[in-house]
Amino acid sequence: MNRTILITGATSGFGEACARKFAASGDHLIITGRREERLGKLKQELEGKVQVLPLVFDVQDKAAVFAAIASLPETWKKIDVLINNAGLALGRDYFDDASLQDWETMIDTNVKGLLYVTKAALPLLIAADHGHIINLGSVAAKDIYEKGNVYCGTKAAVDAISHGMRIDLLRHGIKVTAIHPGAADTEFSDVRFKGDASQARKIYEGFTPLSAEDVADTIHYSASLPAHVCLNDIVMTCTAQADGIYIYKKM
Ligand code: NDP
Ligand code: 8X3
Repeated sequence: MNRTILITGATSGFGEACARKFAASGDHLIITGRREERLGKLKQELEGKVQVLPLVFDVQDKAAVFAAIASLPETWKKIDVLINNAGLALGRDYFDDASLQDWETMIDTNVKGLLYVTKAALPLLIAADHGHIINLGSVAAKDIYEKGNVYCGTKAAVDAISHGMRIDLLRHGIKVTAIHPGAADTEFSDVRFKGDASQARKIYEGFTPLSAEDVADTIHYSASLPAHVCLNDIVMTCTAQADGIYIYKKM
């Protein structure tokens, strides 16, 4: 389709699957994340079919975010779709046991990082004349679960901020879609449980969770609708999951 898509968190999971999906439809990609080597491999895989520009930065670092976007070559200074996907959960602990550092990292990444990237990229979305911002929320935004406290809070913030963006950006013709997936088997739980693989794998036992590709397909669909149609808020789960709390496990 020849659009330019900026994807944060393209080194893994949903972001990486989005890169493959959008490349398959002929869109050019700005892929970002902290793990430079993974971005390089993805560029190698996808380049040829489309143009791929990797940008290495930590979304928590305001100066680095603005510098990275400012460094874009002239030919990349129009962004059709921004996918604000970079994010994480750290820990699954009672509020009184949870780590302040984990809370700060989640807030700095999921909320402040999303705001920095959006603010930095906004002039380039406005320049595209029909920009689209797609924010990754979660079912954790819609249903607060035990030991989810601050992670759920960051995703509820993404939900509310997405609504605010949609209202305030109407006058620029920018679409804002918030997508709220349920359990999906990516590196998400490995990160959340800090490398404890057995705890991470237990999350997905007894049912078939969403895959990264399922979520990327939905994101791609929402970005492929006619100019006058916007999917505002999408909650998607695997069939075994009803909401942010209830999952039917066959054990
Ligand atoms: P992964 O852990 O597989 O991928 C997370 C991505 O975010 C990585 O590419 C990582 O890149 C990037 N990232 C994390 N922190 C930073 C940072 N400080 N700066 C830049 N990039 C960062 O997880 P998912 O693909 O599953 O998650 C993607 C999004 O979807 C997250 O926002 C998550 O909260 C949300 N989500 C996930 C669900 C799930 O069950 N998997 C369900 C609902 C929502 P790198 O480490 O290279 O910087
Ligand atoms: C990720 C899904 O259920 O672990 O946002 O919060 S959940």
